[in-house]
Order: sequence, then C-alpha cells, then structure tokens
Amino acid sequence: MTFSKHFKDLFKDVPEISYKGVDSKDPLSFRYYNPDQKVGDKTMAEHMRFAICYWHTLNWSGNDMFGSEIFSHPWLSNDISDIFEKAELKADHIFQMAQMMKIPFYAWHDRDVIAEGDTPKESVERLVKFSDYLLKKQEETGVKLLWGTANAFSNKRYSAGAGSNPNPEVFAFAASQVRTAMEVTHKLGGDNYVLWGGREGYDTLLNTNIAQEQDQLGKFMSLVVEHKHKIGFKGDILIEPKPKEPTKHQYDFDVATVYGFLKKYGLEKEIKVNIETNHAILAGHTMEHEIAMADALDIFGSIDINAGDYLLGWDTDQFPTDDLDMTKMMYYILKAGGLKKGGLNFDAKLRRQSCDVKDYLYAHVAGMDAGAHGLLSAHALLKDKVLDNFISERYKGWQSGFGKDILGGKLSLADIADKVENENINPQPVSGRQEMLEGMLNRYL
Ligand code: XUL
Ligand code: CO
Repeated sequence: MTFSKHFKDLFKDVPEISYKGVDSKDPLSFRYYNPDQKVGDKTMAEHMRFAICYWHTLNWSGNDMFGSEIFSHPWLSNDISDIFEKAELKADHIFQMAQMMKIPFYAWHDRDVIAEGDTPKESVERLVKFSDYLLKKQEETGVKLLWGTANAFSNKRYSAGAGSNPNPEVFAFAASQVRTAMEVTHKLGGDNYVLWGGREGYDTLLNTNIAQEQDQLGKFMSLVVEHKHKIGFKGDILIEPKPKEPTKHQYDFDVATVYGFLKKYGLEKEIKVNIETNHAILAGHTMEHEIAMADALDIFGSIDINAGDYLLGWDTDQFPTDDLDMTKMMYYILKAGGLKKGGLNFDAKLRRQSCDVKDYLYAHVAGMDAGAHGLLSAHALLKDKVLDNFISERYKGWQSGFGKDILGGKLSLADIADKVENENINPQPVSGRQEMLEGMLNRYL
C-alpha cells in the first residue's frame, strides 16, 4: 500500500466525522463523543482534551522486528529532498487529521517535526525556524499544542542513555535538545513539556553505577526546572514512567518510583507524571492504579492513552477501544479532579495489517468514542457516589474515636497495644464486596 498521494486526496470522499448518537452504525461517526455536550460542569471536549501524536501517526513506517515498512508516506521517502518541504507536508497532514476528527491538541518530539541537522547548531536552527510554520498552522486551525518533548533515545549517541550516560558530553547534547524543545514548546503555547527517559536505565550492573546515574538524572531534571522558570514557561513538566523497553531496567519504573526520585532530588512540587496505559501494564499495574497513585501523591499531570496486550510483554501501543477499561480510567481521572493542563494523547499506532490510510480515522474515532463512553459511565458512577459511599463506610473507623487518635499522633505503640490487651479487642473480618462492586460498575456502562 502506498500513500504517495496526499491525505487530502485520499480523504476526499470521507464525509464530515460527527456525532450521530448511540444507534449509529457508521464507523466514521461518534456514538458518544459529542464535543459540546455538558457532562457535569464541563463539556466533553474540555474533559477529554484529546491529542494526536506525530510519531506513531506520521513517523512510523509500519516496520517491526521481522518486517519492513508498510506505510509509504511521502515525507518518509527520498523523493522529496528538501527537509523543510518534508516538514511542511507532515505538519499539514497532522493538522488536517486533527481537524477532521475534532481533536483539539497535538504533540511532538523535536525530531518528528523536522529531521536532525549535521551539527547541534543546525538541528536547533531548523526546529526554531520551522516552529513559525507550526505556529501558523495552529492559528489557522485552532489546534493547540498539548506538549513537546525531545527525542533523546533514537540516535546511536544515546545508546547508553541521555542524562544518565557515562559520558558527560552525551548529557550535554541532550541538554541542548531539551533546551530548544522546551523553548519551542513555550513559543507555541504548549501546556506541558514531557520527558520520557527513553534509555535512562541499564541492561547489566556489570558496567553500571546506579547511584552515579541517578545523581546525573537528578541534576538533569533540576536544570530543566530551573530553565523552565528562567524562560517563564507556565506549563507543567512531566516525567513519563515506563519499567522496561528499550533498557531492561528503566529508572522511571512506575509512578511510585518516579515520586521517590523526585522526592530525593527535591523536585516533587515541580514535576508531575504523564501516565501511559501500556507502560502501566508493563509495570504490572493497571492504568487506574497508576492514576490513583499519582493523585494520592499529588503528581497527576497527563495521560498517554493507548492499550497494551495482556498476553504480550512489550509495548504494543494499540488504540484503546475497550469501554470498560476507559470507564475505569476516566473514573480515576475524574476522582483526581480531571485533566487540567493535561490531556489524552493518543500514543497509539495502527496494527501493521491496518494498512489503509482510512484506518487512522477509524482508530482515532473508535478510541475517542470509547473514551467518551467511559467518561459518561464514570461521571454517573461518581455522581451516584456508588464507590465513594462504600469506601467511606469501609474506612469510617478512622474518622473518630480510637482510629482518629492513632492517626492524630495521640497514642504511642505501647498505648495502642495496651488498649487492645486491656479491652480485649478482637476484630472480625468484614466483607470487601468485590464482586458486588464489579457488578455495580457494569451497571453504569
Ligand atoms: C515510548 C513512549 C514515548 C513517549 C514520548 O514508549 O511512550 O512515545 O510518550 O517520548
Ligand atoms: Co508515551
């Protein structure tokens, strides 16, 4: 399959993608996503803040470990030699797709937007110059930047990491990329700046000094935060946890690990997390666990929305189309107070056999609709306080009397023990009613 034609030609027969209601059988229509519909005090568009990403959508050629490219996008071919012409073509397509699917945000890595130059200076100049074109497209279409990031993992210089590299020159090279990517994000009015530790981790301890690498990463993040304040960027800085792949042990394993790291380097008030579904699964967690944990630790920022395969141990980055999973995700997002500067970024790629350009539309529409269905179900569940009431009842012993005194620090370990022994306290198990609650959740789908 070749996409050598522009999407605007390939999509010319696609009618407007719009909300058609729950009975619609048209896969290019929304059954639930109705951007202006109010859900509680916000519209659906305000709740969801969907974003389309450059990398999986336009940069990936469809290759995998065993197979070559499938998607022959014109900007991936050598037929166009002018770097800026390629970059413009790519930008035109991402904005076109965002508009067609009513996706209000987009996201990029520096190298997705425009190819790296021959020198660090040339790379910086290219991105800075091209950002004027992105700004023009943003103004023309109204599509906004959810976040920018730097790709500090693909080039071979980063094979032993970026900030955690044994060579300070690699750390410095990454600093050059991050400075520019963050400044361009700021110029484009981006709401967040993301750092995914692409190769910040290790494969064998035989050649690795963990303490040294952690200190380097702590320094890197502190410098990023300092620069953010220096340039007056008001967006959030987000770290994206992932437990493994490409390295065997990624340092940003999961939300709790990232929090420990932030705490150690005094950054817990400065940096939040961008949580990705497939990364949560690889860490042995559910997505809702990661969101609830980030909320509990007060570092919830944004979401990379996708789905993993529970039978495979790698990052499949599938489109999220499971309504129950989306309901659970949206429930904990609502519990965390909703997405503020964050959004739902489709960090998702087509399956290799979905090789028709229209599959991009089917995939995003299915994902957005599952998300919107999840929002409606989660909102109703929250409004009826089904889980909240059960949970408050379950923990009510801590709100008064003995429980309150323990938490309030009024009693020593010996005081507590004495009370148990003197008053013959002998607690009996109380049902956690898991199956009943699972059944209740299903009633809200
Ligand atoms: C990799 C991943 C990245 C980040 C941005 O697994 O999720 O695409 O989201 O670097
Ligand atoms: Co991601």
